[in-house]
Amino acid sequence: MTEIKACLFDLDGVIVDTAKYHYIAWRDLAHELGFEFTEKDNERLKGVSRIRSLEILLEVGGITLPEEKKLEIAKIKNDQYVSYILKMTPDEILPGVVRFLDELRTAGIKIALGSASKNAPIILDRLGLSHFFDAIIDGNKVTHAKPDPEVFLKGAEELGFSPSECVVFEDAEAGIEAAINGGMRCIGVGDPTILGKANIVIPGFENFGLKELKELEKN
Ligand code: B16
Ligand code: MG
Repeated sequence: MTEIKACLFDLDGVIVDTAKYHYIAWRDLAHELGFEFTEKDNERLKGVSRIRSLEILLEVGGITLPEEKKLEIAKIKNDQYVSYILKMTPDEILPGVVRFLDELRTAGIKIALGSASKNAPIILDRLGLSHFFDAIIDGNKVTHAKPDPEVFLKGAEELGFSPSECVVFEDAEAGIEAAINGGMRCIGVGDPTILGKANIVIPGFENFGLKELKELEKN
């Protein structure tokens, strides 16, 4: 198959676990609104945009709100979330990620971010990872959420490669579908029972490097 020229990474769940901070902020908001929001409920928000996340949360609480009120409380949640991510340090980067990004750079493989998060640039900055990325496509640059392939197609375009030359790393089923819909190979990071549509699924980057990536070229 085609040589791999670029790797596109999702952020939350692949490079860092920001889901725990999203969860605390959404849970506090639910409490303000008078209901419980569990960690299990929070699973439904992974990879989903901020406003869609709020809609799911309100669905859980059985609450309907006018559009402007939704925007107002989404901002309250985001302000709290941002206060947490501003305190993040590079220790929170998931194991093996920096070594793998280094290997890619050395091999001349381009690197892009494809995340639903509008806060992605702040997070990369706090983690000291911005310099690795040749392109950053985040929630501010896309209009269609995953499983629409827009975020990854824009990443490939900005890097100057065709989808068949790219590999996507994703922890959410919608993200795997987005990669497939965009005509890209994809590697699931996490649970194989959820990410079964990916070309391969890995538990994380501890035992994954350039050599294992190159295996995909044989498929
Ligand atoms: P923000 P990813 C996603 O990041 C998160 O998984 C999801 O839970 C969050 O709602 C979304 O970003 C939007 O985040 O409120 O910061 O714009 O997995 O696409 O990197
Ligand atoms: Mg994710």
